[in-house]
Amino acid sequence: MGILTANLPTYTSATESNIEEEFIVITLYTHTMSPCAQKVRIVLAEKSLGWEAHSIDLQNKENLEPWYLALNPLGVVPTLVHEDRPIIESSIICEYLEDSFPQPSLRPVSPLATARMRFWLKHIDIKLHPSCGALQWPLVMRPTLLKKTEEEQQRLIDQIPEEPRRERQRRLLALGLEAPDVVGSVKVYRDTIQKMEEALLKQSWLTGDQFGLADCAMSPYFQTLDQFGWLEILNDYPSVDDWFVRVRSRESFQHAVAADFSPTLLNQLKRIGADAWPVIERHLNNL
Ligand SMILES: N[C@@H](CCC(=O)N[C@@H](CS)C(=O)NCC(=O)O)C(=O)O
Repeated sequence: MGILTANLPTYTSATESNIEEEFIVITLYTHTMSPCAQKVRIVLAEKSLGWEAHSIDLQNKENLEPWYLALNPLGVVPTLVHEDRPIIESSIICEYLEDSFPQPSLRPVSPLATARMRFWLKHIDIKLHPSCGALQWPLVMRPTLLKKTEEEQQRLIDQIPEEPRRERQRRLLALGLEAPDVVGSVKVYRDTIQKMEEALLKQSWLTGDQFGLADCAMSPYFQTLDQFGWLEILNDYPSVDDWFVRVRSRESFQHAVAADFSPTLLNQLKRIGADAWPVIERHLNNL
């Protein structure tokens, strides 16, 4: 069993105490370490919605099996199924939850702040998320794939429906953290943190003085840094550092994200992260 499959919970749901909407039928196809699934889990927790988790074995590419592709033709987690209807793409799922369960509201009130919120969501979807993948995938997914025969590895990669993701995974499988994608990904992280620092110098949360969808969507990408022991990236960004301390102390984050990381899993991730840190640090120093 791979190190990460050994420790993953197969079922997670809101605790009894914070389920207010007891009769809502929500299933989330998820994976402990997927930041875009984590963002949906945070929104579910902020809204005290009860849900059932279906954990997808990404290491062994269960996400590419026909039954899952029928739910999510892009072959990725998360997929939310609400009253038997699947909804895909994490930012769209978050806004769907906001529209379906408006209280407590996570969307800013003014059109301008809403536009800024959507800008953060878009930035995360198109830039930060793939960058996080280029750093995390070689460390947590690649080792399991490398244990398969070369033929099987290529057969699985060939099935990935979208070409950019497919070719990126091919590069990351072949080269790990030495893949050309990694340097650009470190830069996207650093630039994102700089932009966040500018915003957070003026206000408590990313889109104003209320915690909202942009904060829900952004915080998992800092869990990834944290789990690998890479938070020193924030040393020159005190407002972002403080923001993450505040995010992490929220019940939603503790329940929806942190609770899935056992001390054993965290120790393993910290060790992997420490081995990889020199590569990340070299790229940071060369920016
Ligand atoms: N744009 C998608 C991205 C989803 C995504 O990349 N999910 C990753 C996990 S974080 C995944 O399922 N990867 C499986 C694979 O690449 O084979 C979203 O926001 O939902």
